Amino acid sequence: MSDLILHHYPQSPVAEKVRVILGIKDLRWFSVEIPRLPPKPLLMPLTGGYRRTPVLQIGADIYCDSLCIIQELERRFPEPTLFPGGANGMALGVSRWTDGALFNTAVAVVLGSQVSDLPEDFANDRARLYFGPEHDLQSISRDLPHLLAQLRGQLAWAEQRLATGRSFMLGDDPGLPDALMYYLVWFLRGRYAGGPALLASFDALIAWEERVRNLGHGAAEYMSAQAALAAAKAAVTDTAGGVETDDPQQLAEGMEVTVVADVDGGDPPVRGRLLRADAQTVTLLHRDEAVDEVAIHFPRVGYRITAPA
Ligand SMILES: N[C@@H](CCC(=O)N[C@@H](CS)C(=O)NCC(=O)O)C(=O)O
Repeated sequence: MSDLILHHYPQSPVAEKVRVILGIKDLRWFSVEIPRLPPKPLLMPLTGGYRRTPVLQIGADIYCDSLCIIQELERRFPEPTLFPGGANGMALGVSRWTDGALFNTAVAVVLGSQVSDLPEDFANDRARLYFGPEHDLQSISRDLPHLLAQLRGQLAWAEQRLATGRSFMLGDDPGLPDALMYYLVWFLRGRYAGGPALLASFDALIAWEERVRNLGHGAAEYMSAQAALAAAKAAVTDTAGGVETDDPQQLAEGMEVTVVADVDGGDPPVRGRLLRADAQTVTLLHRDEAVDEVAIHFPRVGYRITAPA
């Protein structure tokens, strides 16, 4: 099997979620550090324009979005499972809350609490990404007391879960819900000045936070972005083509399609030839002279597939 290559940067909370999963599964992986802001010229040939962080590369297979990355890691490395006790689909559903309402509130608090201190290009980029075209960081900043109330109420749910005495969210062993909650606690503690005070009243959460931190990130080794491009060029996808017969959009292998996140964050659509689609994943073939042909995978949930007329 080809090496795991994670394209990410240290400060990315969503990448931290994936790094924790690499730790839970105790995997070896290569680390390519990408820029925090576009342009990302050494990433674009792999992703066809997808600019978010993180991205997982396995040879010529490129997995965009942590939902897709998590499902692929579980498929390729089923032991130890991310679903101890059999919480499979449910824990993925929980990710729609943590990555949705909870993440959005955490980002609003982190950015809204430091509007005047953020570099302008970073603030503009992230505000457009997370709060849409009509974003207004100043009004988010004024709304901080309300946002903190929202955050505290939701963090208390995690505290309630852990206060029953279990080591991890699902019991004695760590699993997906731990990574889903940990990355937000990590983000709030590290990037929001009021984070430590906000978290201080949650005793069980703080003890659990240390247990998850101690799981580590697996074994990471440096790789240059150029080496990652070369690895993609030297490989061919190991993804079989095909579309499930009952596809609701009547997709067909070989169609030219675009795929884009189904929220208005200003993300550019990725264009390619459809290789495979099922209920969970859509895969496009994309050509770029830096890598020849790569297979780019996206989650089906949360992404819109369009066949240009
Ligand atoms: N739905 C995506 C969200 C990823 C995301 O928004 N990541 C942030 C970093 S934590 C990002 O891409 N920021 C802009 C960038 O890195 O260019 C996922 O789960 O992977």
